[in-house]
Amino acid sequence: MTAAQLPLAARQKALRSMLEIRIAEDRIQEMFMANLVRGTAHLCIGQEACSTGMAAALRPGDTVTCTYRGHGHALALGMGLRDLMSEMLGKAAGCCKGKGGSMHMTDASIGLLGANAIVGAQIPIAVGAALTAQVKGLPYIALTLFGEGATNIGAFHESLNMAAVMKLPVLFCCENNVYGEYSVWSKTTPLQDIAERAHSYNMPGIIVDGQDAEAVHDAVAAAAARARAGEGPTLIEFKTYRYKGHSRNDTAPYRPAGELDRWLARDPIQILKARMIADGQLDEAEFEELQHAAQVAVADAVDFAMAAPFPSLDELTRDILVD
Ligand SMILES: Cc1ncc(C[n+]2csc(CCOP(=O)(O)OP(=O)(O)O)c2C)c(N)n1
Ligand SMILES: [Mg+2]
Repeated sequence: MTAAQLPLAARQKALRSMLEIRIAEDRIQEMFMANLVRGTAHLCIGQEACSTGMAAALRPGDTVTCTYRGHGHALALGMGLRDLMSEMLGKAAGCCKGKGGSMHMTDASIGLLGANAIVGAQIPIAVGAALTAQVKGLPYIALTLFGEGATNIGAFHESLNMAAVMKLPVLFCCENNVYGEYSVWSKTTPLQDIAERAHSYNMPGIIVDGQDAEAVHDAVAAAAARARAGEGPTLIEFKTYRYKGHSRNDTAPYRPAGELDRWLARDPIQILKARMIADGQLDEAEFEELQHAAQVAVADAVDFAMAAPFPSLDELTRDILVD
């Protein structure tokens, strides 16, 4: 199925968003290798269309939960680069006051209820958010993102079951990036398509080209409309790929030769760029300007974060429980 074309302003926004994510992730990798990022970092380079397309289809009031590979989701939903980079470096100006770090990019004010380091933990949280909307009669949906590996976790199955039985307004979005840590999905999962798992729970299971921001947008918008109409949840599988390793300095030596190149040939930024050029909406010079603007914004955020103070010691015992 060919994706419906987004209006020009939405296409421009999507291209800017994907460039911002790509360039921010490249800088995060550099900072990690320079030992400036404590803990670990999981990059979503190659998967930008999933973040951007998903965010473009949501409305204010909708909520999202995601994984440790969540920098792109946060930026696409509207987190400021300074908030993100400060959190990355553990600074007090970060979105979680420097106490969450790379794996916990969270900001309820943009609908991002939480990024989770425990595989699958974010899925039932979205079911809870959807139940809240249903009980309160609010027109909001909840959307949760997870990897294909997470669909082998019990919480995934319990969540789909409960959401289906209660017809909850929740979208289960699987970013199938081929690998769960260092294992190719086929060694851990006895299915060709994760979307098939929807049938056990009597909900639609949809396969989408995760490299095409417009296709992602279409699928999420259609499932969101269904959920808002009281017709219940959908499982959407984005076929995508992470260009980098799982985390830290994993160079992904377990990948077969040629696989990365095949995916690079379907790069999400290049796909939208080429489509806009073909439609007379963009030229190379304008693309370079957009790229430059994103580089400047990312550099500004890194400078800001580097200069920002760490949280004070008395912050250690704050934000642990709600008063
Ligand atoms: C409950 C749990 N088990 C194991 C881990 C270790 N772990 C972290 S990421 C990961 C792989 C998850 O793969 P997938 O769901 O495909 O997501 P991806 O990292 O590819 O985005 C594992 C096993 C964990 N964090 N939590
Ligand atoms: Mg995976």
